[in-house]
Amino acid sequence: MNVLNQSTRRQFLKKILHLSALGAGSGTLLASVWGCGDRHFKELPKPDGSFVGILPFVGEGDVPLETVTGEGLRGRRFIDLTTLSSDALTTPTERFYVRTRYPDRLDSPQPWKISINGLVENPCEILLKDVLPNATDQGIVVMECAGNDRWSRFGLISAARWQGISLRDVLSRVKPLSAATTIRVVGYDDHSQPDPLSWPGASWVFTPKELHDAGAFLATGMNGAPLSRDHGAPIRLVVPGWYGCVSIKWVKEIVFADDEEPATNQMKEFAGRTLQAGMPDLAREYYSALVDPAAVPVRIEKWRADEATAYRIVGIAWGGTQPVKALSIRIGEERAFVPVQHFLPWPLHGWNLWSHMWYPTTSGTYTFRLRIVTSNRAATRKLDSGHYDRTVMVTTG
Ligand SMILES: Nc1nc2c(c(=O)[nH]1)N[C@H]1C(S)=C(S)[C@@H](COP(=O)(O)O)O[C@H]1N2
Ligand SMILES: [Mo]
Repeated sequence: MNVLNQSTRRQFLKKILHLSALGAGSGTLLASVWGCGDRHFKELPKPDGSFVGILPFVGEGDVPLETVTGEGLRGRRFIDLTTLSSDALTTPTERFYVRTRYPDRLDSPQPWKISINGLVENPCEILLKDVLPNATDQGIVVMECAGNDRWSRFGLISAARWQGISLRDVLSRVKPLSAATTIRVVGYDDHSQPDPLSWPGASWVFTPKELHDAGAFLATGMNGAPLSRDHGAPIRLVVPGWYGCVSIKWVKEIVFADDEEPATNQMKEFAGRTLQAGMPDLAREYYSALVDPAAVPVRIEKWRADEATAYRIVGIAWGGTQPVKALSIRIGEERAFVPVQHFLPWPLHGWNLWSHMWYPTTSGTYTFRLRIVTSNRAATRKLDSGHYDRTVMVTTG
């Protein structure tokens, strides 16, 4: 029998408390706010003992990880979140998740331009070559597909450092008419292979305020290199803090419209996953597709020290627009939530790792659920619905 011995347990706890006291970050010692830059653990505090292996999550999809599959609208790449570490929180471009691959009918000999039209005094065309020299660093932004779930092993989320030009700057070149209260951003989506599960014609309707508040930008670069084809080359929209489905790739047109603007197919397709009330017909009836604060375990590590076994739960947290006040975890449905032992607030639009030691004493199936309280008590709808629950089976002794 591998019953955890008390002194080992005390050792683990001592180590944890020691690290907290050093300011490595603890759920109860937080007084941090946004704006302190990309503050991350240099390294998550390591448990004592030796690493044994990773406990697999059960009850999840078997999508292939870290490999590009399918073409066009069906094209996917799922990232393997178990590999995340404190020093690798920015996703290399070739590993960044993909949802829809480069449209095969897109290759055009014409220089790329974006048409800005609709309810404006002076419709115009913006040439990519005029935008490129003005591209600046837009910071690290986490992107999450609204369809990121257990079936996809939560592999549809990544973080990159983007380069581009603020949408506000681009749009300042036109004079909108007074009736222009909405903006439709339209992407190229001409695939020779249709997907019965997805409607082509990616476009999303925003209000100018939504785009402004989010700091939306047209990205031309990712992690210091020009955008790759599957990620929207040569130019895509990025709306920080919103689900990925609004971040239109291969942008070709921006249309100013009025209050009666219909919802796009894309908005309707993603209505459920962006937490809309039903599937409204008018764009103005849609809520901002903001990502609520959320957290999910990414790997469960097994450690051994002095004949005893311990587990380290490592996870990520992201989303929301206000600083986090408390992050807690529930292990097994009958238990209470307890503060996560090690975490730092994640930067606005970024993500961060957290970790929590766990000493199960009985064999069984355990489900992890996180809970987040922010300073503005933001809703955490997907989190609280169990969307990000993950389950493992543990055998003790
Ligand atoms: N033109 C176009 N843009 C698109 C899509 C698309 O199908 N076509 N998919 C959207 C969705 S659902 C997501 S999650 C993101 C994914 O961006 P990525 O593939 O660069 O990760 O692109 C968005 N932009
Ligand atoms: Mo998505």
